[in-house]
Amino acid sequence: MNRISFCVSLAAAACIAGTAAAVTPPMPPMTSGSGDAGMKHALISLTGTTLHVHVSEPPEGPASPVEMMSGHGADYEPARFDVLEGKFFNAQHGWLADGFISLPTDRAIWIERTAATQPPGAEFRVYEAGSGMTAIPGEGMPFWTLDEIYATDGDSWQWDGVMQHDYYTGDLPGDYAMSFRVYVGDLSGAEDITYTPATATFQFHVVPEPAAWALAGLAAVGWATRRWR
Ligand SMILES: [Cu+2]
Repeated sequence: MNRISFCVSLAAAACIAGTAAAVTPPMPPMTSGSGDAGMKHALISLTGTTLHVHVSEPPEGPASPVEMMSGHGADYEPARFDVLEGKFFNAQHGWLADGFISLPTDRAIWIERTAATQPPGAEFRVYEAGSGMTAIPGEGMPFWTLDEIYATDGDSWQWDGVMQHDYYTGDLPGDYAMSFRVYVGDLSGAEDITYTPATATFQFHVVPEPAAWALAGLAAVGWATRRWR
Protein backbone atom coordinates (compact mmCIF):
# COMPACT_ATOMS: atom_id res chain seq x y z
CA MET A 1 0.00 0.00 0.00
CA ASN A 2 1.34 3.46 -0.70
CA ARG A 3 0.74 6.58 1.33
CA ILE A 4 -0.38 9.05 -1.32
CA SER A 5 -3.75 9.79 0.28
CA PHE A 6 -2.03 10.44 3.60
CA CYS A 7 0.56 12.66 1.99
CA VAL A 8 -1.97 14.78 0.12
CA SER A 9 -3.38 16.04 3.40
CA LEU A 10 -0.01 16.87 4.91
CA ALA A 11 2.78 19.28 4.11
CA ALA A 12 5.63 18.13 1.89
CA ALA A 13 8.11 17.66 4.75
CA ALA A 14 5.90 15.15 6.53
CA CYS A 15 5.17 13.44 3.23
CA ILE A 16 8.86 12.91 2.56
CA ALA A 17 9.37 11.60 6.09
CA GLY A 18 6.57 9.09 5.62
CA THR A 19 7.53 7.73 2.21
CA ALA A 20 9.48 4.49 1.88
CA ALA A 21 10.32 1.98 -0.82
CA ALA A 22 8.67 -1.43 -0.59
CA VAL A 23 10.65 -3.79 1.61
CA THR A 24 10.36 -7.33 2.95
CA PRO A 25 8.89 -7.31 6.48
CA PRO A 26 11.39 -7.91 9.30
CA MET A 27 11.75 -11.48 10.51
CA PRO A 28 10.40 -12.11 14.05
CA PRO A 29 13.73 -11.73 15.95
CA MET A 30 14.20 -8.28 14.40
CA THR A 31 10.86 -6.76 15.45
CA SER A 32 12.06 -5.14 18.69
CA GLY A 33 11.42 -1.43 19.01
CA SER A 34 14.02 -1.15 21.78
CA GLY A 35 16.85 -2.94 19.99
CA ASP A 36 16.60 -5.94 22.34
CA ALA A 37 16.54 -8.32 19.38
CA GLY A 38 16.02 -12.07 19.40
CA MET A 39 13.31 -14.66 19.76
CA LYS A 40 11.38 -14.95 23.03
CA HIS A 41 10.05 -18.48 23.22
CA ALA A 42 7.10 -19.89 25.10
CA LEU A 43 8.48 -23.38 25.65
CA ILE A 44 5.78 -26.06 25.65
CA SER A 45 6.41 -29.45 27.22
CA LEU A 46 4.31 -32.46 28.20
CA THR A 47 5.14 -34.52 31.29
CA GLY A 48 2.83 -37.50 31.51
CA THR A 49 -0.57 -35.85 31.00
CA THR A 50 0.44 -32.39 32.26
CA LEU A 51 1.30 -29.53 29.92
CA HIS A 52 3.81 -26.86 30.93
CA VAL A 53 4.59 -23.51 29.32
CA HIS A 54 7.67 -21.52 30.23
CA VAL A 55 8.01 -18.02 28.76
CA SER A 56 11.74 -17.38 28.41
CA GLU A 57 13.35 -14.42 30.17
CA PRO A 58 16.98 -13.20 30.10
CA PRO A 59 19.44 -14.73 29.45
CA GLU A 60 17.24 -17.19 27.45
CA GLY A 61 15.53 -14.37 25.56
CA PRO A 62 14.52 -10.69 25.64
CA ALA A 63 12.96 -9.30 28.83
CA SER A 64 9.23 -8.69 29.28
CA PRO A 65 7.60 -6.60 28.08
CA VAL A 66 9.00 -6.58 24.57
CA GLU A 67 8.84 -3.29 22.70
CA MET A 68 6.78 -3.14 19.50
CA MET A 69 8.61 -1.60 16.53
CA SER A 70 6.99 1.00 14.33
CA GLY A 71 5.45 0.21 10.95
CA HIS A 72 4.64 3.88 10.36
CA GLY A 73 5.91 5.02 6.98
CA ALA A 74 6.70 1.44 5.96
CA ASP A 75 5.65 -0.20 2.69
CA TYR A 76 5.84 -3.97 3.12
CA GLU A 77 5.65 -6.55 0.37
CA PRO A 78 4.02 -9.06 -0.16
CA ALA A 79 0.74 -7.16 0.11
CA ARG A 80 -0.73 -9.33 2.89
CA PHE A 81 1.79 -7.65 5.22
CA ASP A 82 -0.12 -4.35 4.76
CA VAL A 83 -1.73 -5.13 8.14
CA LEU A 84 1.56 -4.06 9.76
CA GLU A 85 1.76 -0.71 7.98
CA GLY A 86 0.91 2.30 10.12
CA LYS A 87 0.84 0.13 13.26
CA PHE A 88 3.31 -0.89 15.93
CA PHE A 89 4.13 -4.58 15.88
CA ASN A 90 6.25 -7.33 17.41
CA ALA A 91 6.75 -11.02 16.59
CA GLN A 92 9.51 -11.94 19.04
CA HIS A 93 7.24 -14.26 21.04
CA GLY A 94 7.09 -17.77 19.60
CA TRP A 95 5.62 -21.11 20.64
CA LEU A 96 8.30 -23.79 20.68
CA ALA A 97 8.41 -27.45 21.76
CA ASP A 98 10.69 -28.03 24.74
CA GLY A 99 11.76 -31.59 24.06
CA PHE A 100 9.78 -34.28 22.29
CA ILE A 101 5.99 -34.14 22.68
CA SER A 102 4.13 -37.38 21.95
CA LEU A 103 0.32 -37.42 21.58
CA PRO A 104 -2.14 -39.91 20.08
CA THR A 105 -2.92 -39.22 16.41
CA ASP A 106 -6.44 -38.04 17.31
CA ARG A 107 -5.13 -35.45 19.77
CA ALA A 108 -3.58 -32.00 19.20
CA ILE A 109 -2.32 -29.07 21.20
CA TRP A 110 -4.55 -25.99 21.03
CA ILE A 111 -3.76 -22.43 22.11
CA GLU A 112 -6.75 -20.38 23.30
CA ARG A 113 -6.85 -16.66 24.00
CA THR A 114 -8.31 -16.14 27.49
CA ALA A 115 -7.77 -12.41 28.10
CA ALA A 116 -6.23 -9.28 26.62
CA THR A 117 -5.51 -5.79 27.87
CA GLN A 118 -4.54 -2.70 25.89
CA PRO A 119 -4.55 1.10 26.32
CA PRO A 120 -8.04 2.67 26.26
CA GLY A 121 -9.28 2.94 22.67
CA ALA A 122 -6.42 0.89 21.24
CA GLU A 123 -6.69 -1.99 18.78
CA PHE A 124 -4.63 -5.04 19.75
CA ARG A 125 -4.51 -7.69 17.01
CA VAL A 126 -2.64 -10.86 16.11
CA TYR A 127 -1.77 -12.08 12.61
CA GLU A 128 -0.71 -15.66 11.87
CA ALA A 129 2.87 -16.11 10.75
CA GLY A 130 5.15 -19.11 11.42
CA SER A 131 8.83 -19.86 11.42
CA GLY A 132 11.75 -19.01 9.20
CA MET A 133 12.89 -22.62 9.00
CA THR A 134 12.71 -22.98 5.24
CA ALA A 135 14.40 -26.39 5.36
CA ILE A 136 11.08 -27.77 6.70
CA PRO A 137 8.37 -28.20 4.02
CA GLY A 138 5.61 -25.62 4.45
CA GLU A 139 7.71 -23.32 6.64
CA GLY A 140 9.14 -19.89 5.84
CA MET A 141 7.68 -16.44 5.16
CA PRO A 142 5.99 -17.40 1.82
CA PHE A 143 3.65 -19.69 3.80
CA TRP A 144 2.64 -17.17 6.48
CA THR A 145 -1.06 -16.35 6.03
CA LEU A 146 -1.22 -13.06 7.98
CA ASP A 147 -4.82 -14.03 8.76
CA GLU A 148 -6.13 -12.51 11.97
CA ILE A 149 -6.17 -15.01 14.85
CA TYR A 150 -7.05 -14.74 18.56
CA ALA A 151 -9.50 -11.92 17.72
CA THR A 152 -11.53 -12.38 20.92
CA ASP A 153 -11.35 -14.29 24.18
CA GLY A 154 -12.16 -17.94 23.52
CA ASP A 155 -10.64 -18.01 20.01
CA SER A 156 -8.26 -20.93 19.65
CA TRP A 157 -5.61 -22.01 17.18
CA GLN A 158 -4.24 -25.50 16.52
CA TRP A 159 -0.50 -25.79 16.92
CA ASP A 160 1.37 -28.15 14.57
CA GLY A 161 4.36 -28.50 16.92
CA VAL A 162 6.70 -26.40 14.78
CA MET A 163 8.06 -23.08 16.10
CA GLN A 164 5.32 -20.47 15.64
CA HIS A 165 5.87 -16.72 15.71
CA ASP A 166 2.87 -14.45 15.08
CA TYR A 167 2.73 -10.67 14.61
CA TYR A 168 1.10 -8.76 17.48
CA THR A 169 0.03 -5.23 16.55
CA GLY A 170 -1.03 -2.14 18.48
CA ASP A 171 -1.93 1.36 17.40
CA LEU A 172 -1.49 3.51 20.54
CA PRO A 173 1.34 4.01 23.06
CA GLY A 174 1.06 2.03 26.29
CA ASP A 175 1.00 -1.48 27.69
CA TYR A 176 -0.48 -4.52 25.99
CA ALA A 177 -0.83 -8.11 27.24
CA MET A 178 -2.52 -11.26 25.94
CA SER A 179 -3.06 -14.42 27.99
CA PHE A 180 -3.46 -17.93 26.65
CA ARG A 181 -4.48 -21.38 27.80
CA VAL A 182 -2.59 -24.25 26.18
CA TYR A 183 -4.56 -27.48 26.21
CA VAL A 184 -4.86 -30.90 24.61
CA GLY A 185 -7.97 -31.46 22.54
CA ASP A 186 -9.32 -33.56 19.72
CA LEU A 187 -8.75 -32.46 16.13
CA SER A 188 -11.77 -30.11 16.28
CA GLY A 189 -10.53 -28.35 19.42
CA ALA A 190 -12.78 -30.01 22.01
CA GLU A 191 -10.72 -30.31 25.19
CA ASP A 192 -9.53 -33.68 26.49
CA ILE A 193 -9.77 -33.17 30.25
CA THR A 194 -7.54 -36.14 31.01
CA TYR A 195 -4.72 -33.69 30.26
CA THR A 196 -3.91 -30.73 32.52
CA PRO A 197 -3.66 -27.43 30.61
CA ALA A 198 -1.09 -24.65 31.10
CA THR A 199 -1.17 -20.86 30.75
CA ALA A 200 1.07 -18.11 29.39
CA THR A 201 0.96 -14.33 29.10
CA PHE A 202 2.76 -12.28 26.45
CA GLN A 203 3.52 -8.63 27.33
CA PHE A 204 4.21 -5.75 24.95
CA HIS A 205 4.90 -2.04 25.22
CA VAL A 206 4.60 0.78 22.71
CA VAL A 207 6.33 4.14 22.96
CA PRO A 208 5.31 6.97 20.61
CA GLU A 209 7.63 8.26 17.92
CA PRO A 210 8.20 11.83 19.17
CA ALA A 211 10.02 13.22 16.15
CA ALA A 212 7.77 11.82 13.44
CA TRP A 213 4.54 12.53 15.31
CA ALA A 214 5.59 16.08 16.12
CA LEU A 215 6.43 16.71 12.47
CA ALA A 216 3.07 15.32 11.32
CA GLY A 217 1.29 17.39 13.96
CA LEU A 218 2.95 20.62 12.85
CA ALA A 219 2.16 19.89 9.22
CA ALA A 220 -1.49 19.16 10.07
CA VAL A 221 -1.80 22.44 11.96
CA GLY A 222 -0.33 24.33 9.00
CA TRP A 223 -2.71 22.63 6.59
CA ALA A 224 -5.74 23.38 8.76
CA THR A 225 -4.72 27.01 9.15
CA ARG A 226 -4.42 27.50 5.41
CA ARG A 227 -7.71 25.80 4.66
CA TRP A 228 -9.84 27.68 7.15
CA ARG A 229 -8.56 31.21 6.57
CU1 LIG B 1 11.55 -18.83 17.50
